[in-house]
Amino acid sequence: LPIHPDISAESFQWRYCPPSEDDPEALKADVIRHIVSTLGSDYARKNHYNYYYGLALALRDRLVEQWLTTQRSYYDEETKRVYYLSLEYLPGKSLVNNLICLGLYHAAYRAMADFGLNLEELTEVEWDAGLGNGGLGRLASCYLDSMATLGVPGYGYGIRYDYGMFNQVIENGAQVEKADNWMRTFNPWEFDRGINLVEVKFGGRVKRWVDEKGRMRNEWIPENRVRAMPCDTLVPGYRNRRTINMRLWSARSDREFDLSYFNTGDYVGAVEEKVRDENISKVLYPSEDVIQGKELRLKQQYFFVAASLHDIVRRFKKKNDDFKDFPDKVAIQLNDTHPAVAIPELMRLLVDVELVDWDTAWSVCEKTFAYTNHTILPEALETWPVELFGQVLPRHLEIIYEINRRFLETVEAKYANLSRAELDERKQRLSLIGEGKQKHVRMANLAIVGSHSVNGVAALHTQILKDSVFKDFHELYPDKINNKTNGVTPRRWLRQSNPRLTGLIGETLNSEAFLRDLDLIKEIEPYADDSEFRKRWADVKRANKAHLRDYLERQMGVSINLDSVFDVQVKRIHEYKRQLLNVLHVVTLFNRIIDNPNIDVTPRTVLFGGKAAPGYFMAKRIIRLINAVADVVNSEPRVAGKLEVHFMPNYRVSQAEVVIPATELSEQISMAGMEASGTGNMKFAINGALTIGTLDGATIEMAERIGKENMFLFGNTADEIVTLKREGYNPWAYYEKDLELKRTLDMIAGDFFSRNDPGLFQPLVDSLLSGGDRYCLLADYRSYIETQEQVTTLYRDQDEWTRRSILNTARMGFFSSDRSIAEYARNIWGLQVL
Ligand code: HBZ
Ligand code: IMP
Repeated sequence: LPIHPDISAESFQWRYCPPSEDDPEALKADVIRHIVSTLGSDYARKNHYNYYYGLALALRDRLVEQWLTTQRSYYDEETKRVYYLSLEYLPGKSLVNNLICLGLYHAAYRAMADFGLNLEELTEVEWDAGLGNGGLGRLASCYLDSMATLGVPGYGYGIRYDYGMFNQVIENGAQVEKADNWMRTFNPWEFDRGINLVEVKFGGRVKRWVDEKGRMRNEWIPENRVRAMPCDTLVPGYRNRRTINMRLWSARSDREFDLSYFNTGDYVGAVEEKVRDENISKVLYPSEDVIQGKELRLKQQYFFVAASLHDIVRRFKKKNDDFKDFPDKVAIQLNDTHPAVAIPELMRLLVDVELVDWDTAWSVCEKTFAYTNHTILPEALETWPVELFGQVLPRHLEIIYEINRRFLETVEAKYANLSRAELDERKQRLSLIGEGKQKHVRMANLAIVGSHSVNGVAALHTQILKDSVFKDFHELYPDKINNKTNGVTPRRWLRQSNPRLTGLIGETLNSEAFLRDLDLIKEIEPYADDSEFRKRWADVKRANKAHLRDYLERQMGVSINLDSVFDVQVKRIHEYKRQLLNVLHVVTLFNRIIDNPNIDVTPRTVLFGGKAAPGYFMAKRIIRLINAVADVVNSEPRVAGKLEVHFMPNYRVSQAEVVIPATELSEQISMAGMEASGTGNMKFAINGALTIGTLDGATIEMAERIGKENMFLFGNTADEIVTLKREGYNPWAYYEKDLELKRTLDMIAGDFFSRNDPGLFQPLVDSLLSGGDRYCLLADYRSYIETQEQVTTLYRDQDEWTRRSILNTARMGFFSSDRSIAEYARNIWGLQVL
């Protein structure tokens, strides 16, 4: 039976856990041993710090043992390996996840209880590992979890930033960024491998000569060398004794060995340069778009790519000597274009170092690489000025030019029937080098040409790639672009974040198999008609709401109304995601309540959370508006008990784990066609929130499975937006004819929320009116407001709301990252196992 006999009916509501495989006594002994021998501390001091570290280290012992047996089996079977190259990962906290995956949650809970400690409180010692911006980084972590669980021989490669995503504090209503010094305390999950350093080169020139066999040789003579130290974090599968590795590289200077400095007596100069080298892995760039022309960013990309490829080739060579076999043993997935320099780097290794001929090397590259695109925002497509690129990576620039020369030859041949002018235009569009004021390398074009697979992350997004963003490439390579709809891991986003709901489902199905095969969750669907089950489902939601209320009380000193709808929008702050549209609804509701004090509204708590890129003016101003509206609304006695608004500071993985299970209404309101997929949308629905959303990204596929009647869909579709814009979209027309909308915008522009700071929100209103409203908020406003009225109406029928909530969860099986990874494995990586 999945429920351990000594978990009482009451406590399973609090944390479900299948029986453990290990006994608490063995764990306790290991914890004590680590507190003494590794930490050099006294176990008699029962502080959370000692016991968190002791427990974490005891788990790491078990993880490393599993990792060794897993890796040995991969070597012995000579399996094909999958390398996931990503500049970002967002694992969040690891303690509970690792306990769950090892089947040790229950044992650890009891072990800690024996020490007089509460496991839940120990988790507060751990810092989030926040080495990513948002969706793309968290997706990478979900995918590692799924690879480990499905037994895919995966390896994650990235950068171990000293400073991850900044911590957000709100001061006077505005975002202030604080350094995320997550390495300040010792990281118990990591193995630093200071003896396996890999050399990475930068700058310099290319030396050419003819060797004794008459071959033309190209040798990169770098100006500078930096070393990359591997830091390994083990990623366990769910209760399958398999563990894979996330290998993050940390930059270490080479200059201790650079005697020339010391000979000239420039000691301080030598140290300064050393510090400059180590800056490569110092900090994560905190922007989801436009990070262009920053030399350090290009160096970060090459640094981790070069170190990773070195490692990959080394591992390949242990059992192989013919590089023609490389694609049978190695698949490399590029998480967006950030690691696309891997393509010229592998060419360099093969052609310059291993002396493989160009055509063979190129064919190896194409078969090895696959590229995932995450955005259609034109300004977010990466480019690098040719001049900068050539200074940092002179040989790679030459290789890119040669790839391009050969590629454009094939384009010529393919379109021989076109007129010269048409052909030249097409070549200009396809070229890896963009012309214009300044020549630049187009990383997406490079990634497409060098890969056998290019995938979008939801059906609509992939269609847009084919029809517009990469239209020319799709014509050229009709089989290359394919879809892999994103997914999320049910271990973290159900089992770990929502133990109550997991417990209810597990008990009802008398199995925990849905955590490995989320399709099985559909078996709870019949219980939607069982009133007893509905009551328990509603009790779980209410308990989760109380948990969030307590959390927010601790974090920000507010006490939110448990009897209100919890209406939540948490994600990066970006104009296309339209947090501002949500604010327009809040202000509209506010006005309606003030106008009609007897109005019979359903009480609402509107919660926002998310970080703005530090240099993104509009996004930061939106945060100020949310806080300003919150101040007015929350201090207005006439709306008390009916409407409240809060901005939750510092949204991150561990906060999402508290917020999502407590949410009743999930806001997914991006302009249709803009959100590549979304993954938050999935996490909410799995946890029983109903969605108010546009037909965008994966929300469309959710609606196909959940049923439109069980969601609140509104607004223009992606096609309608295209038509609207083609026909000349005029936001003023909406403003003039919709009085409620006009009043709302006039209040914001008229300083109703900025009494002490006149004009503060004028730029926001300008962006919607004189600025042309790029994301069509005004076009969707009325439809959004009306749909919110339907939400209010349905919420009055709690039983029906709960029924739909159950149907949402039951029909979300498709959105497990296990399904996504199985599709990648079969269709892109060519793995037979699945
Ligand atoms: O990737 C997101 C998409 O916006 C979202 O729709 C999708 O669900 C998710 C996973 O596929 N994109 C990002 O998160 N992008 C970044 O974080 C990013 C980071 C650095 C950059 C560019 C983009 O230079
Ligand atoms: P790496 O993948 O080469 O970094 O090695 C990771 C781990 O896999 C090593 O620590 C070994 O435990 C195991 N391993 C490495 N090479 C072999 C091999 O040739 N046969 C079996 N196991 C190996």
